[in-house]
Amino acid sequence: MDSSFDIISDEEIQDIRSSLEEGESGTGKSTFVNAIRGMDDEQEGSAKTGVVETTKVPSPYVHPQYPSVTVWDLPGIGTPNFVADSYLQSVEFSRYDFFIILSSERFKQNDIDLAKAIQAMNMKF
Ligand SMILES: Nc1nc2c(ncn2[C@@H]2O[C@H](COP(=O)(O)OP(=O)(O)OP(=O)(O)O)[C@@H](O)[C@H]2O)c(=O)[nH]1
Ligand SMILES: [Mg+2]
Repeated sequence: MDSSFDIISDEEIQDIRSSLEEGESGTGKSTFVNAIRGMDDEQEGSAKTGVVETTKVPSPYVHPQYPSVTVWDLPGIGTPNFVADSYLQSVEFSRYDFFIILSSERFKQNDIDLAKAIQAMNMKF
């Protein structure tokens, strides 16, 4: 039989499945990290972006023009490994100076809870 068509791999199926389970596709955090560093998403050294490519661990990106500025790309809140309740602990909040919360469509309960938790720690967002 001719099997020249693309067969979706088990790994790809798993990626799609877990992204659906997470309920929210990315809100553009990694895309924003790249934009703020003046980089294309495809460029070497840029943060990985994509519909199913989830940022799974907090990752530091030094700004090319301002080496003392590090932008951290964080996983989404409410993903399986980063549940809302313990999100700030999981991402080690104390190492950041301030937070930028990215939300697509509407500012949802997780976003509000996050903003309140940041405020409660006397940090800025
Ligand atoms: N229409 C539109 N799409 C965007 C925008 N920003 C990002 N995207 C797309 O949305 C998808 C997800 O973007 P990412 O930057 O990977 O999102 P993320 O928040 O880092 O996602 P996770 O790491 O999975 O939490 C990608 O396909 C982007 O190209 C935007 O402003 N508008
Ligand atoms: Mg990401």
